[in-house]
Amino acid sequence: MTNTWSDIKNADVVLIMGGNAAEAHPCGFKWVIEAKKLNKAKLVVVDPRFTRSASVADYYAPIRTGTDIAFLGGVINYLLTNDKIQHEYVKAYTDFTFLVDDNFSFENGLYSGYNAEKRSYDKSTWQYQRGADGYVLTDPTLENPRCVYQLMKKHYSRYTPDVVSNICGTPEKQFLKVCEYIASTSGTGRVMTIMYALGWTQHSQGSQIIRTGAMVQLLLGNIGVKGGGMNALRGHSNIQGLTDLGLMTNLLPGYMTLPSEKEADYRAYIDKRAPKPMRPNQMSYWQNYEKFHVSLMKAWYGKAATADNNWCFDWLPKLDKPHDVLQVFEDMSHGEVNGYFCQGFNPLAAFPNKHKLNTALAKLKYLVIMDPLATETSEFWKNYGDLNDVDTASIQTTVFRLPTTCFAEESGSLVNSARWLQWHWKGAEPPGEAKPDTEIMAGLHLHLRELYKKEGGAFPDPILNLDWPYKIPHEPSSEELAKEFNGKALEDLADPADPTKIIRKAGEQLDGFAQLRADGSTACGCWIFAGSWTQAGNQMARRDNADPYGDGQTQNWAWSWPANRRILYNRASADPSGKPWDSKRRLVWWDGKKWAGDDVPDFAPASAPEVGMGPFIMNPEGVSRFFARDMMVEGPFPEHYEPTETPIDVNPMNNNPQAIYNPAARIFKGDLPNFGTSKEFPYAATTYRLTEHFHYWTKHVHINAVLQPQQFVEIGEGLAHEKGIANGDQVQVSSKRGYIRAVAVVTKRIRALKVNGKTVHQVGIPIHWGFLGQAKAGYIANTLVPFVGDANTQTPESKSFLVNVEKI
Ligand SMILES: Nc1nc2c(c(=O)[nH]1)N[C@H]1C(S)=C(S)[C@@H](COP(=O)(O)OP(=O)(O)OC[C@H]3O[C@@H](n4cnc5c(=O)[nH]c(N)nc54)[C@H](O)[C@@H]3O)O[C@H]1N2
Ligand SMILES: Nc1nc2c(c(=O)[nH]1)N[C@H]1C(S)=C(S)[C@@H](COP(=O)(O)OP(=O)(O)OC[C@H]3O[C@@H](n4cnc5c(=O)[nH]c(N)nc54)[C@H](O)[C@@H]3O)O[C@H]1N2
Ligand SMILES: [Mo]
Repeated sequence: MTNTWSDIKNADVVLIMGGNAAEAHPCGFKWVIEAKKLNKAKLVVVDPRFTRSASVADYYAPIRTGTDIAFLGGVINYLLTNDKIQHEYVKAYTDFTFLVDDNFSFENGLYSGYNAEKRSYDKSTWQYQRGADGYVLTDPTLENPRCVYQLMKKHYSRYTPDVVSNICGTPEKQFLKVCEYIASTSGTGRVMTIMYALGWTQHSQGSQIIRTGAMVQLLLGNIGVKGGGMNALRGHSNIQGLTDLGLMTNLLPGYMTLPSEKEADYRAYIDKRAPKPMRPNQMSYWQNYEKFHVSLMKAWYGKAATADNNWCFDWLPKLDKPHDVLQVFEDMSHGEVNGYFCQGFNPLAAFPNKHKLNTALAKLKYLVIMDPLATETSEFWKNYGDLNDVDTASIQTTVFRLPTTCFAEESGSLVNSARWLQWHWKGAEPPGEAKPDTEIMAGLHLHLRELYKKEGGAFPDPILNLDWPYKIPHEPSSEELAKEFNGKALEDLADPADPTKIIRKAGEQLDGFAQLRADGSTACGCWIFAGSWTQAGNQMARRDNADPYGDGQTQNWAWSWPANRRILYNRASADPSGKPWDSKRRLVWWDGKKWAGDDVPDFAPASAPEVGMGPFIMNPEGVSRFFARDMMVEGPFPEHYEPTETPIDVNPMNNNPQAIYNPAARIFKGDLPNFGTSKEFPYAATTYRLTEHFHYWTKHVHINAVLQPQQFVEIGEGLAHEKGIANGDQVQVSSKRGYIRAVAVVTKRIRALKVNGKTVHQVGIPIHWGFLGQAKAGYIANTLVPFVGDANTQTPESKSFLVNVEKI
């Protein structure tokens, strides 16, 4: 989230699109109700299904799954053609005026530089124009046809209301009504928040959908302000913490990135990640990358990390390719993986194409499951059901189950969607042989280290030299780890402005990331967490809910990264001269000498407005980007592509067979035969959750199993009529990958849509069942889902694919 849960109460319009907060985030959803009570806020919901969020909305519009870029592209076109943008904001705080490379182009569904063979782009033309001084050229008059504003206007002029309606199936009138609600927040006196989750992320173009939403918010001046923002409703209670700590295969803690195979040179690695400002007087905060990086390596390797060995740079793995979950299972399916650790992850239930996963797991030599429960994955070899994915007798995989505790049986912090690190305390002793994950991992590490010591090995250095300062080596405590993430001084730290003044003594906890150094005198396990456990103690354990401004910021409740800032980019809540756009919504302001605020200013404290530093200090531009340059895999402006499996066979935005679906989507060649066509599988399916279950583990709990005992699917009345299916009938739902059986729920909440001259029926498939636990044993919804990922994030396309439905 750019903003926070409690800030949602400050909104005038709430757009829930690509999420269903009332059912999947019921506690957070209360802030939407607060906004309705306090500001008479309007709630608008756009979803293929009429959800419980929709049931309390002021306005609901249906949409065909996988078409949100067309919808939002239409909103951009509406805002630009009806002049519903916040002019001063976009001109000062975005790249509207920036000029783009003359060779950059877009034609018939493809951007310049496409290589059809590799299904990827040469992105060299996706750049701004630069002057002799190295700075980007701009045109403040916005008349130059190569400025971002003009290119963008041209690109989205194609998304007229009738084009949108034709693709999305949303009746034109309803689409325009949503546009009106959104446009009502273009002035400085009204604000909209966007709440989204998997309905946007789980598509082959998911990250571009989110970008399009962000572009809408920028045009309206709704980023960096109270009640605004792009608010990702995150999933598991600590999934935000997972990405913060770099548990993605290409990341290091604090959103630093691993070097690639081609990056053997330390200096080049750092320089590439510490870009110089692209405009005069900008900050480009990532220029501090080396301070964060060196401090991380000092936290990991202690005294072994020195300037002479480039802080152990050679010990970092160098990535040959992304090793996301799809890639790992792809490799496993080719017998190229020997062992696999599943820690708090049930891929057989959660990842696409169960048949592919099951046969891949059967090729492993060993599988380790760290989980409090038996999972579908830990019992994959039993070949439940009638699909004959594997032959149990021939499987050689050894499965080790290491029982872990769960969150209530240990102390520690969880990072919520709002970036708040909240400490929690152990509530119960773990049962049986269950051990905390940290203890199991520490045990594995110490054991491996002994083996390396005794037997040597190809590359023992990074294991043997890992700093392991914990009091009880096989039981690092949450407190010790949290302090390590915050960071400490390794030597006395002098004030850079006054070398006679010591600001932190050796061994003391740091106050924040501004104290980090690139000379090896500080250690910090995750720079964005610096400030969470200072000399003053554990800031995450704070529980003061005082709200002096009545705006829900509660600055002394827990601790928010970065720097306890509650609203990101909050400098944008004030105009270029430093005066709040709206005095009722003031967040930060220039007091004549420095930046002051109700929130922690997201800015250089002493940079006067006259200097002209932009509010987006993490970007070398200093402003926010409509034109993504070369950051995105499939192009600088989001473009509508069909889901990989499309019910209409064509992309109405072009007539290019290469650009029907995302030309750069994550697809493995071997899966091409596993895609179905609309002829065999005519219906657009989507999958989702129910309030009564949490994924695949609450079915082990009796009461949840009673509430939602078995797999059902939702279909509209039209489709039910066509197929002769009645409410409660047993049906078989099939895709090119397999089938599941389920109870049919015939509902008015899913309507047939008119799309490109065709009637498209949608099928809703909740995801929570499998073959273990107390609910009725049966099928796994992910049997049906194709093995396709988002081009940028590799998130599977589980929200949009093709199925058939037959009465059994
Ligand atoms: N009770 C409960 N709560 C949970 C979870 C749970 O399992 N149970 N899981 C948690 C986790 S890990 C996560 S990630 C979150 C997920 O939170 P959400 O994303 O809110 O939950 P979903 O039900 O997966 O999907 C949300 C909505 O997206 C809609 N949708 C599908 N396709 C599209 C599309 O193409 N466009 C649009 N606009 N909408 C679409 C679906 O109809 C559905 O209503 O929930 C969390 N909360
Ligand atoms: N078709 C379809 N597929 C989906 C989705 C969808 O919308 N549609 N949603 C996707 C999303 S967003 C998600 S997040 C995934 C969820 O997929 P998973 O994360 O695999 O599912 P969970 O059942 O939430 O959790 C996995 C395991 O974690 C264990 N666990 C709980 N606490 C602990 C602990 O402290 N330590 C350890 N080691 N284990 C613990 C639980 O017992 C459980 O077995 O599913 C994804 N799959
Ligand atoms: Mo999730």
